[in-house]
Amino acid sequence: MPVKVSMQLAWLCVITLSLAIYPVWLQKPPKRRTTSGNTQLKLMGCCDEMKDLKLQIANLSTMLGTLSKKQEDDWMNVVMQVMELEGSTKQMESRLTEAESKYSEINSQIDIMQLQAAQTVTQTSADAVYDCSSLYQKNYRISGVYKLPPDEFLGSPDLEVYCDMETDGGGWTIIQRRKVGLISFNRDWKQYKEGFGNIRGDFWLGNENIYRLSRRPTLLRVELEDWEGNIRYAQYNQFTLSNEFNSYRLFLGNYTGNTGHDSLRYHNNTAFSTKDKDNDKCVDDCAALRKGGYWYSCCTDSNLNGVYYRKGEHTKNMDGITWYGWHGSTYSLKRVEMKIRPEDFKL
Ligand SMILES: *[C@@H]1O[C@H](CO)[C@@H](O)[C@H](O)[C@H]1NC(C)=O
Ligand SMILES: *[C@@H]1O[C@H](CO)[C@@H](O)[C@H](O)[C@H]1NC(C)=O
Ligand SMILES: *[C@@H]1O[C@H](CO)[C@@H](O)[C@H](O)[C@H]1NC(C)=O
Ligand SMILES: [Ca+2]
Repeated sequence: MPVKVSMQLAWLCVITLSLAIYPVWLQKPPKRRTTSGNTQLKLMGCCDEMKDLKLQIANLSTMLGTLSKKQEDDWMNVVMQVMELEGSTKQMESRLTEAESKYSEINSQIDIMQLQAAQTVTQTSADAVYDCSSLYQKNYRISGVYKLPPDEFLGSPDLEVYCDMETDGGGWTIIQRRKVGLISFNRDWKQYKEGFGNIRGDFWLGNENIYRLSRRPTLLRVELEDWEGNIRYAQYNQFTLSNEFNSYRLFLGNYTGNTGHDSLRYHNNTAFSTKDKDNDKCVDDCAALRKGGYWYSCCTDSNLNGVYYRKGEHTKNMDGITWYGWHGSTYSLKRVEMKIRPEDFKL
């Protein structure tokens, strides 16, 4: 230990000093010392050796002082580093726990995929698969990720979708989800056109895909969850998206649901806008103000592709994931899912 070394150094000094002084003591017996202090002072003053020693002692003690000061500083540094390490270890642990739960979630998803793959092999029906509702009719009853075959009519490639086979009879193709909150929805026209995100997490299926999937008379179901765990839904018939030439304009039929007032109707018959394409009905640039891609009017009665704010931050801004009819213009929701199903879907 450094402290021990300093002590040893100190003792070494004392011993060296005593040895150095010893001959002087011999020259001057205690008898004389008591009789004349003056003589002693004089002797000491004139002794060069003594001067040197004194200087050296002074030097040594200052060196010792700086040394122990330095040690103290080093020790404090070590303590601080240990404390920092402990802090980041805790952070790492919570991150690991988070990752672990994600991993197990993914694992169960993989099980479902494997099951579905096995089902595909045994399936021999000649009926075309358009969406999750056709998969449901072919007896796929597990919610999860499926692959839709290419659409030869539109010339579009195969498409990975997430099917909700449980809600209100199942057969829903999910076109939007917000629940993780890690990826940004403040994207450009091309990204909203093609889709982005993770099909098991947060994603936008893509305007082109939604357009393709809603050519038949279609239901739209919007599910909302707040930070207290309450769940509401809004459902519309005759949901349609126009093509890109018409800016993926939104059309909605009648509303049913329990979301307070219907906060999507305001966006009916409105073109899609993104940060790089202002198609809104406003002098302002709504996509820039609300930080998403949406059917912005002037600007919002809902903003389901807004910024994901977490609990504690979720009531402070106008650009969050809002549904004015339920929690107002500055309450950002915890979870949203938008899903579609043909109107003629038979339960
Ligand atoms: C103390 O020791 C250092 C290093 O040996 C030396 O540079 C310095 O001059 C010394 N000071 C005195 C007062 O002896
Ligand atoms: C909406 O509801 C009204 C009144 O019930 C009905 O007349 C109309 O046909 C409905 N529209 C759609 C698109 O279902
Ligand atoms: C939406 O807009 C279309 C076109 O203007 C209209 O026919 C339809 O009734 C509107 N839907 C609702 C729910 O207002
Ligand atoms: Ca504008």
